[in-house]
Amino acid sequence: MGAKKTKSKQSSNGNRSRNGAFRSKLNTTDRRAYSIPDLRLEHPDLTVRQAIEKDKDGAEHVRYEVEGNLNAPVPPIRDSKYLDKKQCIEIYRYMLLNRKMEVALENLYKQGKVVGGVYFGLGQEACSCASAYALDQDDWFAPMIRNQGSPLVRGFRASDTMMQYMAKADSPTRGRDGTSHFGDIEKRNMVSPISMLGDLIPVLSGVALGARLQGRNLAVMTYIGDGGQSTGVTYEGINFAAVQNLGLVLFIESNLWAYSTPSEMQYRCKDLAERAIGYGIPGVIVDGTDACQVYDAARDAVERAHRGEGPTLIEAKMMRMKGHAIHDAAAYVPKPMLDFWKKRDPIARFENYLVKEKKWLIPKENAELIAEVERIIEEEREIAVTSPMPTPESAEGGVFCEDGCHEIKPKYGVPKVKRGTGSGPKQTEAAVHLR
Ligand SMILES: Cc1ncc(C[n+]2csc(CCOP(=O)(O)OP(=O)(O)O)c2C)c(N)n1
Ligand SMILES: [Mg+2]
Repeated sequence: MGAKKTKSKQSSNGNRSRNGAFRSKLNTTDRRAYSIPDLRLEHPDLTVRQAIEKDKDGAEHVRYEVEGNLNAPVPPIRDSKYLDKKQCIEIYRYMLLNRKMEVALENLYKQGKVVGGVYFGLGQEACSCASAYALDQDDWFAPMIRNQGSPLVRGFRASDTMMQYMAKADSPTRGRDGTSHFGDIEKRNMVSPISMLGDLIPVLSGVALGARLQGRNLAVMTYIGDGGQSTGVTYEGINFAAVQNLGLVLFIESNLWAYSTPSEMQYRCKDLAERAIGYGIPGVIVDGTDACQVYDAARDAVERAHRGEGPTLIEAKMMRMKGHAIHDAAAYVPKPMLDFWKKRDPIARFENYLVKEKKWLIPKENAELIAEVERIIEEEREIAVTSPMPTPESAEGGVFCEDGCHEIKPKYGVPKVKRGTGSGPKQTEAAVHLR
């Protein structure tokens, strides 16, 4: 005779709250109701499909095809909650500087003056410039290779990046790097890009932790691609920031390609911002080609960081409009997809908004602004080209730390670290408390 089942017995598969207690019955407050705000005014429905085709010799080749409404009308720019006329024009100017600097770099490469390759952020200028523009002066940031506009916003000159690519003696790394691996921890609070995808995230979380130990809640902004976000270190870095309530502002640059891999083959969730739910932090989706949306989401995240409320994940949807780098012709990208996104050029859209919709710039002022940016880029190019190459004997310097060259002092105050109880040597692994 079997024992009589009691009705109140818990099922073995859950209903356990975080502190281990079982819930007796599900009530409405237990239901999960997560949502991801989406600031976009358009939701492109394009899908990339892999097709296999055979050549005349019977060999198979992969080809990508795009499906969806390729003729959808271009959406308007969303009015910013925060930006005024002057600020919008300033961001537009930075975006122009970003674009024209990259055109100059492409020409320098073709003239044989660049030492290695060149990377471009074509189509992503709104994301780079409007995000960095949302930071306060004391905040920190770390660009990735496509964010060549962010350092311009933070006070680097176009000639710095140009000299860096040409490995010139006056470049920020004095000729020791051929791309954009430079930073400035003194004045501009910029951590150098790291090539290992995702590694900037824990580094920036660490910057926020360091600042908090010195009594400051800072925003620390960095970027990761839709491909790079698959790395384990991305998870570790965001999770650390989440549990420590650190002011990480992470942009996922959803530009639809990772090298030649389309995003359909990179992840299965609908939107990468959904991953914020798993980390227990806010996530938001923006149109990465709309500077106002990028700025507003970044500013909200920066303010949360300053209030000590922890990290935010912002997914910026856009398209990488060139190959991975100058050596990559991106022949794998279906042309109709490029045509679709060409109509959503962030600079052309912002120009149209400022000149035609808002009438904040009359066409003559716009033409003068463009001419001024072109003149600056030409001057910067000249500075970069005439800068000398490093002397051979300088190669042995600046490799290892030399006396006093890297004195790292607390920037904001004396670190406040609570010691565990008990004097003498550390007695438990929990002897240092980070909160
Ligand atoms: C950990 C790691 N794996 C692989 C690479 C090589 N790699 C450099 S860029 C890149 C593709 C990145 O794609 P995505 O993150 O989408 O950035 P995007 O180029 O689109 O801006 C890869 C695989 C790397 N740098 N680091
Ligand atoms: Mg990508």
